[in-house]
Amino acid sequence: MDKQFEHEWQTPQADGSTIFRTCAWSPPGDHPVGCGVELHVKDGKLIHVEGDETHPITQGRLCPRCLALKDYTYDPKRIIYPMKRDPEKRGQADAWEQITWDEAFAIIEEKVGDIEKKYGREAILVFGGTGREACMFYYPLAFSSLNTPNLCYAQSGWACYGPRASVADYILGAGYPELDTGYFPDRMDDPRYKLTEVAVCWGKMPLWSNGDGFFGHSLIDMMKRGTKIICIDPRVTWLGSRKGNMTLQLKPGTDAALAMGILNVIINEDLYDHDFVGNWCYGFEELAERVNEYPLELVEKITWVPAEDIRTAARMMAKANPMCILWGLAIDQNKNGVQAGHAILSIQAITGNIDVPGGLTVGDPSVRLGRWVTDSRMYLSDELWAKRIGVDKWPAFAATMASTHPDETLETLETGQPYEVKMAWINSSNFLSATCADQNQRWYKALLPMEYTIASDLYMNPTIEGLADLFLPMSTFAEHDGFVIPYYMSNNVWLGCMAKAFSVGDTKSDLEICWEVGRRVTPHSNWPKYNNTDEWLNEQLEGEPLLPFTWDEFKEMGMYFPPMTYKKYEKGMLRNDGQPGFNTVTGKFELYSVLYDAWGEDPMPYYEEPTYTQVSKSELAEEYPLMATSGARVSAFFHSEHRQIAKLRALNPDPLVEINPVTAQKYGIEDGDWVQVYNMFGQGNWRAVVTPTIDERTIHCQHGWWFPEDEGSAPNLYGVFKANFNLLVPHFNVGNLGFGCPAKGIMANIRKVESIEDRNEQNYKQIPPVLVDSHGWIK
Ligand SMILES: Nc1nc2c(c(=O)[nH]1)N[C@H]1C(S)=C(S)[C@@H](COP(=O)(O)OP(=O)(O)OC[C@H]3O[C@@H](n4cnc5c(=O)[nH]c(N)nc54)[C@H](O)[C@@H]3O)O[C@H]1N2
Ligand SMILES: Nc1nc2c(c(=O)[nH]1)N[C@H]1C(S)=C(S)[C@@H](COP(=O)(O)OP(=O)(O)OC[C@H]3O[C@@H](n4cnc5c(=O)[nH]c(N)nc54)[C@H](O)[C@@H]3O)O[C@H]1N2
Ligand code: SF4
Ligand SMILES: [Mo]
Repeated sequence: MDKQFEHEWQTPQADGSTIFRTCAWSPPGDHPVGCGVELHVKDGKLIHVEGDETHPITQGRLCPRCLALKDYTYDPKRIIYPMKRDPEKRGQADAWEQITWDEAFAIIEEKVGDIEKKYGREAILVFGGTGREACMFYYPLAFSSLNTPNLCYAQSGWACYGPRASVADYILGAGYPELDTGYFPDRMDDPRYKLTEVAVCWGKMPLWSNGDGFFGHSLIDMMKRGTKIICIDPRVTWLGSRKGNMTLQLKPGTDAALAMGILNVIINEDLYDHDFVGNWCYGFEELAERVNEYPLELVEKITWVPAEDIRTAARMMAKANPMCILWGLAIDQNKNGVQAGHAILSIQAITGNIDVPGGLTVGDPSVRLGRWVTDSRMYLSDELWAKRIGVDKWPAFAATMASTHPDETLETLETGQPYEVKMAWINSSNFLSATCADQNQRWYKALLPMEYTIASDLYMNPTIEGLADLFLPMSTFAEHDGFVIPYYMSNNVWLGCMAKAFSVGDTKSDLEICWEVGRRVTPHSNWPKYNNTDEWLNEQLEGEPLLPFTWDEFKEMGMYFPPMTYKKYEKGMLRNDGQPGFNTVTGKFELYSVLYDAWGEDPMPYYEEPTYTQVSKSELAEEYPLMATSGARVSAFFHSEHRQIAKLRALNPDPLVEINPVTAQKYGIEDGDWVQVYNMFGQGNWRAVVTPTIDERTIHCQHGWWFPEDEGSAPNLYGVFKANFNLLVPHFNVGNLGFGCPAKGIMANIRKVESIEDRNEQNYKQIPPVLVDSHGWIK
């Protein structure tokens, strides 16, 4: 196989060091972007990190987190040997003792055997966080290595990527679609590519997030070539404030209404693509009727976006050729998010911008490196699979997600129904901080009674300190072999190679742990058949006709763009039967969803006011007059990670809340003051950033905070409950199909306080626990 790029894997230097070329993924945390990195290694030690200028997408550009890899790797707080602690001493930071891997694996064998005998394997619950490399291995860890059906991504309503990927599956019949930035070796210079005229960042800010496999750098490259950008965001961001770009500054959580308003303009001004609609869409008449329920005056009232701006943006989007919407996390973090996603994809479809050059492209389904994730399920018996927690109540969720239902999982832990969970494995999630859980204190209490809890991570964190008994230390992406798989295999537009450059202490990768645990505790799984993990890596490439190389060849190649074909729906490349069309029930793009109908959901997109706003809870409007959103990504941190790395922390030393100057003045708050943000569910303190880039009625809080420098032992747990936005977010505020949570839009209030420690006793007493019923209201 010829290399597409000229960069040697290893380049020896005159001073005795070697430059290793690799593609970054995780750990430390990152979505599957695979930026090109050069690691300078001398005497087995990382001495310097540079961007790889020959990488066709990142071209030498790196964020501070990769540049700080040396600090991250060698920080004395990093844990590089296995440790155990007596379960009686959970929460005691000084009770850990170092052990060997042999001892650690022997403990795992003993505990799993014991749990199996007493309760069955379903009593083991594996936790996994966001789409790091670990997310390609926590399914096999649960299903084939531990042989339990229970894998939990704990964010309420699976409110990240799950909803978007599911909507795409239901109505487009394809994996998660994304903006085309030229998936060829010569990228945007390839004659088959066409530059996107208008790109819409809808609840997505890729410059900081590089979300889910999309490179923020590509947007900058496109802007330099002339692409205009519309941002749909309650905050004016760097992108939205550039000359020629535009921002629609909406009320948090009202995205579906805005999308319906835009559809209204496009349909009623006859700006849609008649050819695509006529040949490839199902349900246009019904949609045309539905959008009339959303006149722009009403949409303005709901969304706070002036009607004229909606009209201007809609016309720009419809007339641009090509146009593409980048749909982000804000779509998911909303119980109305499935409908927002449906409406957004419908805009993309009726303007004829699906799978065209520079539009919203879907990957070729035959390029499926990563099949091991779904294949791992075959080692579970049907009897065990049927015990997956909570999915029987949520058929739409069960159709696309292989995990437990997160909110049902918490209920199961608390009630012991339909059965008791006795053992947990915390992999790549620090859910006691404001990350993968809402109502974190409930999760904490619910998991304290576990008979045994294992964690695999690189650093101690509040969740592991509070809950775990065994710590398995992990290697960084620079210290192990693996593939970078964008969009978690649903849309493999390119592949990156992670090749080990050096090692530190005695650590292992997620793959190595899956392999060793599987061989020991689940002999009927695939794991015993491999003598080492290289054999496994090779097997993944064998039999993939569009990936004709071995693992060793891939290490030399570095990265690879599989063949890219546009308009696959015309060529019979999307459907299992090889016929033209989309892989949906009707064979068309479903503006009207036949599946929603079958599940008892409205088949057309619609707007529903979020449960906790001044409109839907008007009786509380005075008490909580502001809309709080949260979690917009920053370049210094990946969720709760990196707080202990001094160079990164210096970029953002404290948890921050953004407040408009008018609002700040009203509350007597100045830039840099400590501010308490509170609502009926909880409270926390953040430091004020007074900025006109946020609307007067909205505030924005950072997420993921804890303080590695604080006391680690319980109950403090590194101060994890001091500035924790998810204490303000209820449990089980999901939409009709089981998805979404209000982390990006919930009513709240603020007051100035003296320090991060200040609490309002009366308010604080409400937590824990505040119990919420399945409609999201306090019991
Ligand atoms: N550096 C860094 N990168 C990351 C992560 C990280 O923690 N740090 N996390 C990764 C993960 S797991 C994810 S899911 C992605 C997410 O990455 P993105 O999809 O880019 O999402 P966010 O950065 O959370 O938010 C994007 C924008 O949505 C806006 N927003 C807030 N509320 C609303 C709303 O109601 N409607 C609309 N339209 N916009 C709203 C915010 O102001 C923000 O500017 O990032 C990934 N990348
Ligand atoms: N308020 C609010 N809350 C949010 C969000 C928001 O926007 N607002 N965003 C939400 C979203 S979208 C997400 S996805 C979640 C993310 O939530 P989580 O995925 O739980 O994020 P982290 O807290 O960073 O936890 C990751 C842990 O895994 C470890 N780790 C990193 N890489 C690896 C690896 O490859 N293998 C293993 N074994 N461990 C690894 C890290 O050291 C860290 O301790 O947070 C959610 N929480
Ligand atoms: S997005 Fe930033 S931190 Fe992540 S791999 Fe690329 S350079 Fe590294
Ligand atoms: Mo996420």
